[in-house]
Amino acid sequence: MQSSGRAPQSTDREALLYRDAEHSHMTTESPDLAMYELQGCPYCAKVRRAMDDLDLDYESHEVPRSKSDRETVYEISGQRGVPVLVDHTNGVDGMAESDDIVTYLYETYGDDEEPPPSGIVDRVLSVLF
Ligand SMILES: N[C@@H](CCC(=O)N[C@@H](CS)C(=O)NCC(=O)O)C(=O)O
Repeated sequence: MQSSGRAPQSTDREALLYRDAEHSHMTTESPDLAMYELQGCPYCAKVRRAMDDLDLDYESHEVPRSKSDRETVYEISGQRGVPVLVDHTNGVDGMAESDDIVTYLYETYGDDEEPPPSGIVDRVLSVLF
């Protein structure tokens, strides 16, 4: 591109922002995330912690306590356990398994941040040291 010697106009700046976002796999807007979860569920708490660490907002869907009543969870993820993540921004329809979800969130939105250790011993060590 040839420089015209003028200050960038807002459309130029937007184009640059979009170009940079494409290159770094970042979006210029907040991602559209939803989580199916249950109060008191430690696996859900782990994903909530990752969301908080990464400053991500999400729509929370509290699921019924009884597994057999979790029809929506089954429809989107093929199983009835929670947490389940939906990322409308990236076409993720129903990701299960808290470790997979945490890894996905850090890889997609972490900006080179490392996910916290998932094993109990590593977690205790990371709090102590
Ligand atoms: N390995 C799974 C375990 C998830 C899990 O056991 N969630 C409980 C609630 S705390 C549940 O929904 N259990 C029902 C089931 O697994 O079908 C994960 O890490 O996401």
